[in-house]
Amino acid sequence: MGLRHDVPPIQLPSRADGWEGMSLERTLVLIKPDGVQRGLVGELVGRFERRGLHLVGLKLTSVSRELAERHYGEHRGRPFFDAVIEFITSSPVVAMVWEGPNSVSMVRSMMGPTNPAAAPSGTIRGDFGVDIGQNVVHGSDSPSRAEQEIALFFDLAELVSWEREGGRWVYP
Ligand code: RTP
Ligand code: MG
Repeated sequence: MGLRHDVPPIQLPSRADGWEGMSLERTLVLIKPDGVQRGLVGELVGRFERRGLHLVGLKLTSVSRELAERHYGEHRGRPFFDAVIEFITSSPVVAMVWEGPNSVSMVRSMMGPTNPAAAPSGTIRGDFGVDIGQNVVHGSDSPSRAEQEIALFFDLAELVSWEREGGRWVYP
């Protein structure tokens, strides 16, 4: 049996086909104080890079009380509010903006549920956390919240629009 030369080349889907039903989004991710203190920054950045998300903003920063209260404003009045504010202001965080199709929900699924004790292995919280108050990462929970949170943590000039070499092997 000879080699077959009549097999058509594989058709890579067009960008439009590949993203059907998806929206290009940006989401805010924080590596919380426990993640930074435990030396998990490289591991966590690597997970988002390897997934194929596109990095458009990144900085190490301290969270002021005012910023924390705005960021977690939806939880004001809840029993854990003060603890959350204390924790996020206790030590530096790494703030990042990741872009990609449906990146908001993609990052949330990579993070796992809020309580690490209930998080499956393979998720960030399931692999690195045990306590609901120290759950390693934050990710925006909707596209509209993502826009607000990105504006809280970044000036527009700090976000970088760029194309990754070889990016078509992730985003055809
Ligand atoms: P995050 O905002 O930090 O990404 O977490 P999340 O969406 O998964 O959870 P959310 O409901 O927004 O809660 C914000 C943070 O508050 C702490 N928390 N403690 N003790 C409790 O019942 C409780 N519930 C929430 C967690 O640290 C959570 O990340
Ligand atoms: Mg939340």
